Amino acid sequence: TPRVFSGIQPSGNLHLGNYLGALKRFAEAQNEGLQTLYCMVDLHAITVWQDPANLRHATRELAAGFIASGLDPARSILFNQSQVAEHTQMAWVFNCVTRMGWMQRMTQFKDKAGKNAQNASLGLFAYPALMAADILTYHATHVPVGEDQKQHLELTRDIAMKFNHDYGVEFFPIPEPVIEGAATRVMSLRDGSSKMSKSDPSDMSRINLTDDADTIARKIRKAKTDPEPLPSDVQGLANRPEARNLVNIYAALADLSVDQVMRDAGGKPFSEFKPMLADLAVEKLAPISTEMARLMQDVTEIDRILVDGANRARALATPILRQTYEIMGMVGAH
Ligand code: AQP
Repeated sequence: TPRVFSGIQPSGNLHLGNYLGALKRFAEAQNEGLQTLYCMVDLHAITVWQDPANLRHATRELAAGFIASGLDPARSILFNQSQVAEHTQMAWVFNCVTRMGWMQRMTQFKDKAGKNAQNASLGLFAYPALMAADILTYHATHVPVGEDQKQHLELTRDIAMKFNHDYGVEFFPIPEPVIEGAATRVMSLRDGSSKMSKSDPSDMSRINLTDDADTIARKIRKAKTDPEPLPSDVQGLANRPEARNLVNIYAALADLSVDQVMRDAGGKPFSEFKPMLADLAVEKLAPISTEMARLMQDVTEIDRILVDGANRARALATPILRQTYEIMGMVGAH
C-alpha cells in the first residue's frame, strides 16, 4: 500500500514556494485518502546554526502552517523529527551505506556551503543520508517535494538499492518522487533565475505564509517583470522567467493548467495581471495566515499534536529499524 512521507525544515520564513511545492500537495495526498506522514525536520535545520528560541518558535509555527494548509492531525501523522530517535539511528546505518563520492555530487551542499566548504558542518554534508533515513524508516513509497529536492530523492533511491543489494534482501521499497504541477519551482519575486527561498535576505523576494493581505498585494505589485504585456500563449513565456513565474503561481493557486491561464490572461499588461494575481493570492493565502496566527496564540494544542504524532510515527518506525538491525547481524534485537 502507498505510504507518503515528506518534511519541511523549521528554519523560519515559510513561504509560497513551500506552500505550492510542498504543503498544498501534502494536503492533496491526505485528501486522496493515502496514509500520510509529515515531519518538521528540526535535525536538518541544525545543519546550520539555529538560535534555540528561534528554532522552538519556527517548529511550532511550521506545525501551525501544516494545519492551516489543510493537514488534519487525525488523518495525517504530523510530528517533529528529533522526537523519533529512529531517524538518527537509521541515518547512521545509511552513513555507512552511502559512498563519499555520492555525497560530493550533491549540488545543494555546494550551494549552501559556498566557497568555504571546509567550514561547513559535517551534518550539512551528510544531510541526504538523514533524509534517506526519514523516508525509508517508514518504508515510504511516495515523496512529494519541490524540484530542488530531486537529486536528494535519487540518492535515497540509490541508498535503498545498495542496502538491498549488499544484504541480499528486498527490504526497503524504492521510493518515488512526486514532483508535478505548475509550481514545483517557485522563483524569487525579485529575480526570476533564483528560487524563492527562506534564506533570501530580501523579504520582498518571497511571500511568507504569515504575510497579511496588504503585504501580499504590495509584494506582487512590486514583483520584478519585463515591460512587455503577457504573451498570447505558453510558448511566448520562454526566456521571460519573471512573467513565467507569475503565470505559474497563478495557475497553481487557481488549480488551472498554465495553458488555461494563458487563454484568459494572454496579452494582458502586468498592470492588469498583477492585481488579478494579488486578489487570487490574498483569497487563497490570507485564511492560512489568519489560522496560523490563531493557532500560535496558545501553543499547547500544537505541542499536544506533535507529541501524539511522534508516538504514532515511532510505532511505525521501531519495528522497521529493528528488522534492519537484524538483517545486518546486530545481536539483541527481538
Ligand atoms: N521555491 C520553491 N518552489 C517550490 N518548492 C519549494 N520548496 C522549497 N522552496 C521551493 C519545497 O519546500 C519543501 C521544504 O523545503 P525545506 O524547508 O526542507 O528546504 P529548502 O528547500 O531548503 O527550503 P528553502 O526555502 O529553499 O530554504 P533555504 O533558503 O534554506 O534553502 C521541499 O519539498 C522543497 O522542495
